[in-house]
Amino acid sequence: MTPLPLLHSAEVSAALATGKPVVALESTIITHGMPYPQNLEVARQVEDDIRAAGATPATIAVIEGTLHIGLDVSQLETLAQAKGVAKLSRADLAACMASGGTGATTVAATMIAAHLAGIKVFGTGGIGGVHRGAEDNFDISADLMELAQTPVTVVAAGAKAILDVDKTLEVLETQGVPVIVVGQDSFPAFWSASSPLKAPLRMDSAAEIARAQHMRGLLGLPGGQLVANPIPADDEIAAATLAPIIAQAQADADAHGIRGKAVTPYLLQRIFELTEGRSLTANIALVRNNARLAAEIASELATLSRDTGS
Ligand code: PSU
Ligand code: MN
Repeated sequence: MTPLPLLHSAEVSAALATGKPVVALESTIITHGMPYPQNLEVARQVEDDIRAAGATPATIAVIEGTLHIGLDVSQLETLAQAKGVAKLSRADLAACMASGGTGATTVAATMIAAHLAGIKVFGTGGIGGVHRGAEDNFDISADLMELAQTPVTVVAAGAKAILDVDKTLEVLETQGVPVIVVGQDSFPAFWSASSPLKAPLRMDSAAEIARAQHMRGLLGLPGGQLVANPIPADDEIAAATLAPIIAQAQADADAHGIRGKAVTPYLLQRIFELTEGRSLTANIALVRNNARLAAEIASELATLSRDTGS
């Protein structure tokens, strides 16, 4: 049998071998979530944030059929500038690798890769969810079902207001995914720190979040946790400012017949244009904030694993 084409970077493989904390990072945010050259700057900055917080970053992508756990600077650079890179979710990962293709991993595919590589924590911006109009278009991200089955804690800034956040939380509850808000009682709305929705669970420290994930493992429960970390107050955009912009972006998507995998990247790009770049500044701030928290959780989990031998 051919072995799985999976390659760790030297930095990641050294950290894993010695039980040091590692944080997974997705690559779709680089190829489909932000424009060049900010995408490259952010990708590198976020890796440095994780190192400064005492953990090792592992950016994940498929390059010419190999699943890379940790990319070097030139690989990051190539991905950040590449045009037409595939967006890989659970459904696409094997086909891309089998054909020797190159693709960026979404939250779902990054979770699969992280778990294969023995990484328990993953930091990103926002997860995919239930889209508006899902009752007609059935557009529900595979990210939600991945959280239900793959044991990785995902740190995001809540769900984007381009989604139907209410329905997203309902699906997560149905799927048995713990949704943990950090330090406040309302669910954060990505570019805005709070929303009218209540936090399903609230925790105030990385240690508490790590203990909850560890306990899920002891209970034999499959799946991970969604940690919703509010954007720092100084960087947020008020929900009221964004509401008409999101409505406009959605109307444009509908008018242009944007469907399926193209919906999330289209909406992000359109909101970037309509806010004259402010959405990107906020997006960068929250991704960095999430990376730092993910590093803390990974450190707490590494300590727990060492202490309990599991
Ligand atoms: N949120 C962002 N930027 C992104 C995404 C989400 O702020 O780039 C990406 C993530 O990779 C997520 C994916 O997993 O969009 C969800 O896509 P879909 O809705 O097609 O499942
Ligand atoms: Mn979708």
